[in-house]
Amino acid sequence: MSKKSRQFRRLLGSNELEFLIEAHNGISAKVGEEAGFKGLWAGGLCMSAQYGVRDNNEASWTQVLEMLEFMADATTIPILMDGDTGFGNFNNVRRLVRKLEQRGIAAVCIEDKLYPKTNSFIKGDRQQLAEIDEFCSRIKAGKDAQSDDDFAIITRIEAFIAGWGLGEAIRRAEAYHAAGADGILIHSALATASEVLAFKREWGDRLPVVIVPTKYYATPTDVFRDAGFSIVIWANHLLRAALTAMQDCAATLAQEQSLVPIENDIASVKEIFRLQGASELEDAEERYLPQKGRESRAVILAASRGTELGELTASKPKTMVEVGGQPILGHIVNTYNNAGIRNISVVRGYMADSVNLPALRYVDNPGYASSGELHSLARALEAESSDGHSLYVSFGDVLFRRYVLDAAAEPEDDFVIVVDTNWQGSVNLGRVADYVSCSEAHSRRAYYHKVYLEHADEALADERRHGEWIGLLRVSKTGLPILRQVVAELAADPANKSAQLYDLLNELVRRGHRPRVVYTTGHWLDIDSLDDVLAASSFT
Ligand code: SPV
Ligand code: MG
Repeated sequence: MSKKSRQFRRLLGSNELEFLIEAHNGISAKVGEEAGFKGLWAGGLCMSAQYGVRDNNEASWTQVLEMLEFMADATTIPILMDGDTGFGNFNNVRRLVRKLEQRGIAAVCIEDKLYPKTNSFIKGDRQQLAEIDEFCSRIKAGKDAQSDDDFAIITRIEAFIAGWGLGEAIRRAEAYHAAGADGILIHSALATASEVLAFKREWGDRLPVVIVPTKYYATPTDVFRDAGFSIVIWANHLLRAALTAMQDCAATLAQEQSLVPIENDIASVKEIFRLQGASELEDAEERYLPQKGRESRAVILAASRGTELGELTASKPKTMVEVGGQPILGHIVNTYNNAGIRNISVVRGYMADSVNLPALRYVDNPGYASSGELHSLARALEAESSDGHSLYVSFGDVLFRRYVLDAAAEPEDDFVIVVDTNWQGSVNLGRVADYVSCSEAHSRRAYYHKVYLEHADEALADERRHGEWIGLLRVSKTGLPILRQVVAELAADPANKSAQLYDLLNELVRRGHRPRVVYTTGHWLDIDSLDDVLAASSFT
């Protein structure tokens, strides 16, 4: 893509009739470019109108410049700025040109009137033209000020607007040409193109001629083409189109007090995001933000009903039972989110549709009733095949404190499990629990030693128990491909249909990938009974 000033030069010198569309802010500029226009007109009328002020230099030129910068940043096509009269004399024009170049504006158009200007369609015949010599000094100063040879200065002749004839228009064109202008914009407020056509016939091709057919809009474009004009500017049409749409929308909403009548007729929020380039930011975040949370994901296994909670799970699974004002799943998600982990998949089974908290990815396991936890995990891993991040796996009915996640994140091992030393408590409750036997019991000494899992089992003999696995497994970035493979292999064997996660842990041990054990005492809660639901309210 060549630089914008060069692109504009090409349009100006092209043998074809070229078109510029008006734009007045970043998003309208994008709309113009996406429609296929090769250049934009930043018209004073619309730039001032979008600020809600008159086209009388009420917006300062630096305010206009700020908007131009957004427009230039939002697009890859050249912008011709309507520089009005140049905002003063030769000195103001040269500063303007330098600033426009700095902001990536390809060209400026200045008109031969006096500051502050008035729009040409408001009492044009009363408008005072600049002295030719004085206006030429603005052109010369502007040309001398540009540092990019391709930057163009278009000079706009208001002789017809002010009620002077063709002779004056030509006289001015010749003087401006001699002063160094790169093109002429000949303006007319007539409903026919007669003035601009007469000018073009007389002027010939001495400099490219640009026109703004706002008033003589009914003239067929081929007439302009045949006459040999260089560029046609559609000078105010995006703003006018937007205005009608905004007025209609506002009137309907004021009257109907409902979004229903307009929703299908207006751009979606998604479309705004697209034009804003939201997806580019997401990609950039992937590249530039390797924060802890982004590197970690979580899978929550929440497929089972939890019959032990009776009526509470008649219409939703246990994970959606409310404790302390929100579903158990909500508490678990909050804990992950607070640790910076936002990419979370939930495996649903029983009453899947009722598991519907926002901002989660859902994976369904329709065969949940006849398969075990391992199959749910297999589905989650299949649904999301990307690696390059660590993964937490936990259950939809287990609450734990943020501290537990942090503790599991500390060791560098491929597999880390969190084990509660306070396992005797669960025996008293008569619960089924994942008991574990480890390389070393919890002790002060064990704090300095690395402790590994040796075996996990619901039916582990008392004397072999070192604790209860709380159901939290952390898999490192390098462990994840191993996990995938082991889970896929196990899940492929029909003998493992009802395999649980502790079977997976044992398989990891068997294959020499011993999970590292992090001991905790408390700080979690497995919700297995109505008593637990009550206890959870105080836990959260
Ligand atoms: C503009 O678009 O601001 C112009 C063209 O200068 S006109 O409004 O026709 O004067
Ligand atoms: Mg203007």
